[in-house]
Amino acid sequence: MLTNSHHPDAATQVEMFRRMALLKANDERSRKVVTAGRLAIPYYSYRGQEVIPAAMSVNLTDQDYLCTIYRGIHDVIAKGTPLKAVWAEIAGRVNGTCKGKGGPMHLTYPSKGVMVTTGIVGSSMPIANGLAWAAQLSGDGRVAVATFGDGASNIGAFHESLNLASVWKLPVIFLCSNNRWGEHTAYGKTTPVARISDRAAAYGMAGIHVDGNDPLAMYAAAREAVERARAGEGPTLIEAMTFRFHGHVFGDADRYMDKAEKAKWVAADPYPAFRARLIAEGLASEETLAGFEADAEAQLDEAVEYALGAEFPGLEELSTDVFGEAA
Ligand SMILES: Cc1ncc(C[n+]2csc(CCOP(=O)(O)OP(=O)(O)O)c2C)c(N)n1
Repeated sequence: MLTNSHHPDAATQVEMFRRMALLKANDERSRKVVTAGRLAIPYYSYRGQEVIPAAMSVNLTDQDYLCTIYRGIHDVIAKGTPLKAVWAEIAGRVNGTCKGKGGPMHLTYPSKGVMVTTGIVGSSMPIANGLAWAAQLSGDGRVAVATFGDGASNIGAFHESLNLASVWKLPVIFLCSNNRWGEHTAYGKTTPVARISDRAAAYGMAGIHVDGNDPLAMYAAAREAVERARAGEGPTLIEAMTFRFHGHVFGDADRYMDKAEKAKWVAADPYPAFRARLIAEGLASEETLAGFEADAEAQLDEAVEYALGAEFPGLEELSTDVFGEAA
C-alpha cells in the first residue's frame, strides 16, 4: 500500500515521457532490425511496460545500482546507458558496453549504475542485495534496484533475498513487473497468491501494489521506496501491474495468450494515454512531444549503423576481462 502521495512536477512528467518515447522507439526498432535479418539475437520485447523504468529511473541517480534481466533493455536505457553502446553490445561488437562479450543477456554499464543483466530468473535479487550491503557499509547513500518478472517471485532467490534484505534493512528495492505471464504460462497457473506484493508481509517489509501503467502512481511508488531506502528504513517490494504486448521471446506467436485480454491491454496502451494527457493538461505541447519521438528515431538511426558497422572482438579478447586482479 502506498503511504505517500508524491506527485511529479510538470518537468518530471515530461522527462518521464521523453524516456518512454526512447524506450518505445527502441523496442520497435529492435523488432524491425531482427525481422529484417540484420541482427540475430534473442529479443524479449518490453513493449507496453515502459512506464515502470521511466518512473523508477527519474527517482535514481547515476550512482544508484540496477540489476536487471533479459527483458530489461528498457531498464538499462532508462538508467542512462548510451544507445550506441547498448546497440554495439547487443550486436556483439568491440565498441559495446562489454566489448561485445556480454551481448543482450549481459548488458552492464557501471558508470550509470547498470551493474548486471542476467538471464537466470530471480538472480538479479541476491546481486542487488550485495550491492545494497556495500552501500550500507560504506554509508554512501546509494540505493540498489533489482528488476524481475512475476515468475521470478516463485524462485528461491526471491524469498532468500527478501528475508536477508529485511533483516539487515538493506537499501534495496525489489521491483517486480507483473506482466501476468511467465514464458507461456499464465500467472494464476504458477502463483497461488492474488498479489505478489502481499508476500512482503511475510518478510516484515513494505509492499506496494501499483498500476505500473499509470505514470503518476508508478512515480509515487518508486519515490516512496527510494526515500525509504535512503533513510535507512530498509527494503520495499513493489509489484507493478502491467502487460507485455508481444510473446515471451520475439518470434513466439503468442497463441497461448487470450486474444480478448490482450486486445483490452493494447487498447489501454499507456504510451498514447500519457502523451494525450500531457497535452490536454497543458504540461507539454504536441510539438515538444513529437520532437522527443523524432529525436529518438534519429538517435536510433545513428546507434544501429554505429553498431552494425563495427568490428567483432578479436580472438585475443577471449581470455581478457575474465578474471579480476587479486587484491
Ligand atoms: C532459474 C531459471 N529457470 C528457468 C528459466 C527459463 N525462463 C526464462 S524466462 C522465464 C519466465 C520468467 O517469467 P517472469 O519472471 O514473469 O518474467 P517475464 O519474462 O514475464 O518478464 C523462464 C521460466 C531461467 N532462465 N532461469
